[in-house]
Amino acid sequence: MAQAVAAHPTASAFSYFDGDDVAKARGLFQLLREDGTPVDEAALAALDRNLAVQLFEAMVRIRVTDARMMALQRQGRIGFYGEAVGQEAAIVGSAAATKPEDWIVPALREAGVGLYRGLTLDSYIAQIFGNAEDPTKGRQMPCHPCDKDHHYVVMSSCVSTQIPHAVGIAMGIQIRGDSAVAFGYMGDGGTSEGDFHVALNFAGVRKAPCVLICQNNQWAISTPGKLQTASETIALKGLGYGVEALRVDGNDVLAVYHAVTYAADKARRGDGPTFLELLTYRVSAHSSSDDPSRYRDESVTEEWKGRRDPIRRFEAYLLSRGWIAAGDREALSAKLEVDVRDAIARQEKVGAPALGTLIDDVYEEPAWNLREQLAELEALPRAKNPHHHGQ
Ligand SMILES: Cc1ncc(C[n+]2csc(CCOP(=O)(O)OP(=O)(O)O)c2C)c(N)n1
Ligand SMILES: [Mg+2]
Repeated sequence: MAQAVAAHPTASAFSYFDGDDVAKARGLFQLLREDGTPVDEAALAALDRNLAVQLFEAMVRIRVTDARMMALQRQGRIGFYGEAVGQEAAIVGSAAATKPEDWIVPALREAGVGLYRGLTLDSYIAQIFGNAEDPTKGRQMPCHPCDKDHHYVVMSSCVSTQIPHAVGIAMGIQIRGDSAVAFGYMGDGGTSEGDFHVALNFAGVRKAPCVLICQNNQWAISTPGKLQTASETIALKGLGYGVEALRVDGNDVLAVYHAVTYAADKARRGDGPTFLELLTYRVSAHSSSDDPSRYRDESVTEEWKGRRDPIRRFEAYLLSRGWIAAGDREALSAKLEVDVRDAIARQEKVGAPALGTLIDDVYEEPAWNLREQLAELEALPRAKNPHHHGQ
């Protein structure tokens, strides 16, 4: 399992966490500038090299996997896909702050958290095909992966419902007296739903051991941030519920890792929840069914895709420390692409789940009417492409 070892930077940049509550929710915690230079070099002196390289690899893995899966969607080999391009630092930095016993309740774009925790590429891709090796038997839409062994809960598709799920799990952990932490993710759009407020309220009142993470990618399909909320920042919303709130540069993987680690440690000590706003940008379309050029200025996207790219920023930092060399990123991408292509080749050969699985898991013994319906279905001709979901 790709679990990170804790790094121990202790210097001044981290006094940010002792600061004023409003300042933390209004500011932007950053450890690396956009060009990859450290804001405070001493603060990163003790950064663990293995962890740093592991974070980099995990970010590149997401980028490569997304590109291959989108190509597959365009070729008609899978029905649907949602990328996380530009959000890799927020995903990987937060994943690295989790421990194996923790629970992850993702929203739309956190499959990379699952992969970081040990979800295999084969299982991820099986779940996108919805084939016989898919643990959910083809019943989920693509991009709703789960991984029971690594406590990665399948995404509930209704925006914001994930947040009360995470807080509820945290309250369960409290009752059992475990040391685990529940991580609940949401998008900026998710913070406008009623469930967000209910969940934050419970988290605050019960001091639930959870870390609630908003990936503010500034878009909710075609709704821009400025129409999403009149709040000055999303993080500020946490304060109304008595929940400590941190606003973090979500394209700075080290800032995300340290902020989420701070929050996770606090929850593990029994000192309650933290709400984090990770400021990033949805460089990709909302999903394979969306064309953002119809509703936004793509010259802004180009800025986030180029100068503000999180992988590029971290690559510059790693190069400056001599922890990677020029050309390493390209070699790594090529290697990871082989892994993805191999997993696709294996999983594409696996057929659809047996029709009989349609009536599994309802009753201990399938009822007569279900058996009758299955028999009718089995008598019908099968579709040519059993992988096609048609969304
Ligand atoms: C309750 C609900 N309303 C609407 C939708 C349709 N929908 C799916 S994703 C989405 C936007 C989500 O935006 P955000 O929370 O910012 O996450 P992002 O897609 O940016 O990661 C919407 C409106 C839904 N799934 N559930
Ligand atoms: Mg969003």
